[in-house]
Amino acid sequence: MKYDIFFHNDFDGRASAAVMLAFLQSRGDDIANYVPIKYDIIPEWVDERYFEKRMVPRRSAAVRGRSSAAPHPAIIVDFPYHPASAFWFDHHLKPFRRDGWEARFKPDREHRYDDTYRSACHLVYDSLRQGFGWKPPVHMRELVRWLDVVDGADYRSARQTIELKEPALLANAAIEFELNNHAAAEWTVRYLADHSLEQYVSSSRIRPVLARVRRAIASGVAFYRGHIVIDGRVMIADLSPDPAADIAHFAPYYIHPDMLYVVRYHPFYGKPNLFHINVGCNPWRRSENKKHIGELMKRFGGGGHRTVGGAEIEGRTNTLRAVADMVDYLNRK
Ligand SMILES: [Mn+2]
Repeated sequence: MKYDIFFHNDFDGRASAAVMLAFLQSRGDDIANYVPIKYDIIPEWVDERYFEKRMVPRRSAAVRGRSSAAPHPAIIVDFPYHPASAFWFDHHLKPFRRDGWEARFKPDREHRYDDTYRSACHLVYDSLRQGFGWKPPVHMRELVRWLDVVDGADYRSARQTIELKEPALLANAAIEFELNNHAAAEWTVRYLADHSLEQYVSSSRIRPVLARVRRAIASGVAFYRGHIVIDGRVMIADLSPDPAADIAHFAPYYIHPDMLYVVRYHPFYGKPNLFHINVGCNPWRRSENKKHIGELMKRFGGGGHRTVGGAEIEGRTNTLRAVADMVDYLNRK
């Protein structure tokens, strides 16, 4: 039996698909089509006939990865529910995107939802072992353990995200670096089904990618070192000269571990007068944060969660004024 697999386009989605593939291969089955997907397809996804329709050739075939072949039964991992699925495993909040779908969902060994799992990879692994008595290859235990760390962004320190020593962190950085390369996504799923993370990061496919990642992170750290302005417990970084520096996202906390917040801003690509402001709380000092950043950003037309938020502001002068207001609020006792 052959399946088409639809997986969230990140490390967890790919690792979940790899676990699924190892299971299928162990019973003589295989995957015909690999389809990495992002949340921007949700408006099409909520169509009951999504899987049939995407097989109809259209002018946008190349963009959406449609083919004219008949669809195989669909496997969905690390992505919202669809009733026409042979297998579905997810751990995200709000997995039912259409009225009535939640009522239709009946958990069984092929379909399981559990938001207490830190990674979908771990949920797939446990579900297939428990439901089918599957004996996973030994190397997958390490994959699952690390996805719980990576998908929950549960890093020990900012230093760990900059130095990138652990194979799982290197793998994640390489995947994020070429996220839109669909051939790389399929290759990763197939490779991780029967290789360790150690082998993955030392493979001839990934080594050159990692060399580019390291250069980009080093230049990002250097940029932050030269551009962070400190005000009280807040770091301010104008990323306008080099928005790509944000690949070293946790660099501000690596450079100044005592700081509690970072406010970054840069113009949108192609829209030089529209600015994005991002405010974050130091993940390794969360207990010291008494402010709700998402609520703060609402005042500026944005939103977010307790520890991170964003807003879009028109014009550089308005942006600088908003940044000053935010910094003032974050420094207030
Ligand atoms: Mn996930």
